[in-house]
Amino acid sequence: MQEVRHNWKKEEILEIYNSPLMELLYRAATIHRKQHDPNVIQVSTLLSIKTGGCSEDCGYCPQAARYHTNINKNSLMSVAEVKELANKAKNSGSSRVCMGAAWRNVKDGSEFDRVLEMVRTINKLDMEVCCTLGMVTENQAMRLAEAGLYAYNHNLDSSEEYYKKVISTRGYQDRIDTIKNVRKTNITVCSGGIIGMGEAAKDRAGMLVALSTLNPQPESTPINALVAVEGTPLEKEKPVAIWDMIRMVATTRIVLPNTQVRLSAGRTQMSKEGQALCFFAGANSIFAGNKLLTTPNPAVDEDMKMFENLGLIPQKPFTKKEQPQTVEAENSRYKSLGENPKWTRPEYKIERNEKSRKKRGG
Ligand code: SAM
Ligand code: DTB
Ligand code: SF4
Repeated sequence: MQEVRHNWKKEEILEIYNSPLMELLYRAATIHRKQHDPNVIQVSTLLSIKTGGCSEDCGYCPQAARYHTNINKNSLMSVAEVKELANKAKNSGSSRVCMGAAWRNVKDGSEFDRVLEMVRTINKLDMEVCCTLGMVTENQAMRLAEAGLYAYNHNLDSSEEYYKKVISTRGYQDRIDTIKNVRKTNITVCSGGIIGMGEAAKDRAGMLVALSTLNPQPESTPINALVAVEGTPLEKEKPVAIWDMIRMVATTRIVLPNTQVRLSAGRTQMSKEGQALCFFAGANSIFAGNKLLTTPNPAVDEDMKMFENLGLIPQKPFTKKEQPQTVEAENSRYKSLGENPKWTRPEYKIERNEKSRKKRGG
């Protein structure tokens, strides 16, 4: 078994990240092959169940209400709509549905009850269910687990230092606390971040230190390349170089040897050859479907053709962990507590976020 370390130092990770590319690829691919089947890729489909109108100021996000982006806002979908879309995803080869909501945090009440019903419904389709709903309390995590949730996605997004330059409406510790709440259940943790937001390599290494320190480490880590959306504070960021993406994936594979490394947002800007190198470097999961949450993604057919070319096979659901049991609402052991948790609202302001908010009279 590959040793899993929780005491990585930023300098050590930076040295790996900056090592000669062929050495880096060889090292990462060697670890990858020991721990995973290099020809198997886990495929998830994203469903934006509640789009836009979010109270947060995440500088990368087109769904923040305060920026002037061109997205189609939507209130929470119905369970029937979600069931239909999940069935479609299953038929196109996806083993997991990841439902995203543009919320700061989950609030107890009828909307959360509806999300729990969506989780039960997808679990009964024999698919892995993932949610990304913002911050959650321990009780909310328990209720999600009981409904049959397989994974919860909650990204650290960058180093603690750079996070403060991108988001002012919550602190890094809030994110870590949510991950800890999820860890108290049998739900697996999916946590990663974004590169290409103007951060330095040391911030990328800093994020990997934070992820590797989590014990156990996340079962899945998305590496997103920023999709620079017009109207957001990061709209002018240049697309991240494919070499940076390959280095980041390879370094993630070395630092998080057992984790599913997800080649996430930004694939429309990457060549198939570039993506192939990411898979060689240890990426073993993607988001499939013509759309991510609000931005484009390669067409499913195109991805399946790429898989065929590379000899890659989509992973079957519940290969890594058995299917969670669904407990029906009426049999639940956990009641809605109507909590009002004290997630932090730091005092600082981020100038470029303020500028984007004020543009066009916002
Ligand atoms: N509101 C919840 C939250 O923030 O945790 C869940 C949805 S949020 C859209 C999920 C993740 O999407 C973010 O943490 C971020 O990593 C990623 N994301 C959002 N906008 C992005 C963009 N423009 N480019 C790349 N990744 C992005
Ligand atoms: C993650 O790390 N990436 C996905 C998923 N988790 C929820 C989201 C990417 C969003 C890209 C921007 C958009 O489409 O709105
Ligand atoms: Fe809201 Fe999540 Fe977007 Fe931040 S990343 S603005 S919390 S939807």
